[in-house]
Parts: sequence; structure tokens; C-alpha cells
Amino acid sequence: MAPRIQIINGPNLNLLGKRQPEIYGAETLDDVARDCEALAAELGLELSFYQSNHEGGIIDCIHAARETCAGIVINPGAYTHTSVAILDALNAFDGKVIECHISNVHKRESFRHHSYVSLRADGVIAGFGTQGYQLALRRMAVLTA
Ligand code: DHK
Repeated sequence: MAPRIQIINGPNLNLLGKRQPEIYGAETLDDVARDCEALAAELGLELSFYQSNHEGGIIDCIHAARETCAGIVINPGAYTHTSVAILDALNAFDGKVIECHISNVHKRESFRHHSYVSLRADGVIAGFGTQGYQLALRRMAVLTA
């Protein structure tokens, strides 16, 4: 059976394409989902796609992935820098985790330089724009083979 990968996007990423395009680009989250689906078919991965502006929704999604998914690609948005609860949920997930940021968070404000999620992530992608999700899926295909 093809490994299933859960892609999770956190707060404000529903506004992708409209919000600060000079930082996050012109592609919408639907564009990202469409490109990821096409690549997943090539790589032999099954995908689930989830976005929430709420910490609890993201945590519930991670819990559900415990039963169904071999890996999680997560862009927790600003929760990256604040959420011990999302880190704890990821620590209760046995599969692979890749943290993905559209912007290069290390080139930005110092409060974006620390990530709780990085304490759990098997790999981190930042600064590749929305192409980062596809790079994450390519790595997931290797990690979950
Ligand atoms: C997205 C956000 O919404 C920010 O809060 C993070 C991240 C960076 C991104 O680059 O995708 O600091």
C-alpha cells in the first residue's frame, strides 16, 4: 500500500497568494495542494491535506495521523515559534516529520529563529517558497520507502 502523508498548514496559510506575496509568493494553498497531488502520484504517495487557524485543530489532525499516516509535512505558521502543544503532539507520532516554511525564517525577525517543531522534525525546509512542499514530499518518499 502507498504510504500516506499528511500535509498540515497552520494559521494564516489559508490566505496564501493574498497575504504578503512579497514574502509568501503568489500561489494559493489550492495551487500548492494541486501541485503536491500531482507529485505524490508520481512518487507513489497518498496525500491528505489540512489547514487550520486553530491550534487544537492541528493537534487533532496530528493525533488522527497516528493511525493512518507514515509521515507528516507541517508548516505550523506562527505556532512554529510558540506551540509546545504541537511539539508534544508530534512527539506522540511515530512516523517521519518534515517541517516546511515558505520563507527563510532565519533571514527574518529574531522571534522566527526559534522553532519548537524543529526539536522533533527529521528535516527542515525554509526559504524555497511554495516549492518547499514538493521538496518535502520528495524526501518523504525516501524516508517512508
Ligand atoms: C509562515 C508563517 O505564517 C509565519 O508565522 C512563520 C512561515 C513562517 C513560512 O515561512 O511559511 O514565521
